[in-house]
Amino acid sequence: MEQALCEEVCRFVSEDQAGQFPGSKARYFDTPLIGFASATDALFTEYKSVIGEFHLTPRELISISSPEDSWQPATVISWVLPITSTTRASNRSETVYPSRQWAETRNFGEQFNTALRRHMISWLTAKGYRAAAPQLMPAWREIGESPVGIASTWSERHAAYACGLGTFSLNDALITPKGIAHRLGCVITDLALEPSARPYPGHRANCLYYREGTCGACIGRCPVGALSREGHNKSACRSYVYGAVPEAVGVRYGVTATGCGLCQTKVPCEEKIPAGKSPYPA
Ligand code: B12
Repeated sequence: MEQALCEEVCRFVSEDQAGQFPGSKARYFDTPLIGFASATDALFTEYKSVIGEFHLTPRELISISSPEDSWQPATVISWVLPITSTTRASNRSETVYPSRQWAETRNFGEQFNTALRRHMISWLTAKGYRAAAPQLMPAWREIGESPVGIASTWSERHAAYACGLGTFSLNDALITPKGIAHRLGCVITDLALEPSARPYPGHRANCLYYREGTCGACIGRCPVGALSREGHNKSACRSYVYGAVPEAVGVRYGVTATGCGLCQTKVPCEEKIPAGKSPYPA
């Protein structure tokens, strides 16, 4: 079943029409990475101390979202949708605002990611299983102010980490075997699947800055100084990504959400886990 599910995610991403740029055959995303975690993995409880009490476990997501029709989740399925090399190249040459393709991927590509979430729910339901996407559930909400800054009741990056898909970077994003320039999605189901291995030695191991004290290339890519050796200033990042950037280029690009992603391109982790001084992963 693991293989059939991975094939279906990949088929949808490579074939569905909504996965193409407006008026073009070019697609938003390359072949996905997919991972699984047990819904009762201790990490989901640990996230209550790492992130905050407000971060929900899979079980809580279901029971809060549908108290009348609660069910027992068995698996968290997470996918990485790598942004294509053409789109990454277009953003690499930008220094202030994201490229048109990056903005279209943030806007329409995320709509497609939502279509994929819905598609995988239908696919699992048609096989007799229960399924739901945390990002689309009533229990999901953004938390504007928290001790860890802007957060939410379900972090897709932390879910992807639990599914063995990558580790966190200096700029907070997830560095996967296909790099840092991607979007993430996730579905919870009562179908029991074999959990994926977590092959990394720590939650920041794929980032050269944390691994070897080198790099820091993303710091210099941020047009508003939201990145430093101390990490990511989420408020400054948010005002730019959701304020200044859409104001400047949203109408021209024909999108409401533009993203930014300069820190995810023209960096050594853009499309891979960077090797650094010694071969890694061992
Ligand atoms: C709120 C939000 C934001 C906020 C805050 C980001 C943040 N760091 O949390 C703002 C507005 C700044 C933002 C900006 C962007 N975002 Co945003 N955002 C979200 C959203 C809606 C929720 C994120 C959340 O809940 N975070 C929870 C907090 C706690 O995470 P954190 O502080 O980064 O976590 C740190 C600690 O927990 C720490 N840690 C400490 N101890 C331990 C121990 C363990 C065991 C572990 C595992 C971790 C850990 O590790 C983390 C990194 O330092 C998600 C969608 C979702 N539902 O997840 C998208 C999401 C994170 N955003 C995304 C993207 C792409 C962006 C942008 C690049 C915009 C763009 N599209 O061009 C920018 C810049 C991203 C950046 N550098 O982080 C993607 C990330 C994909 C990726 N490549 O990693 C997501 C997942 C959306 C998606 N579905 O694809 N975003």
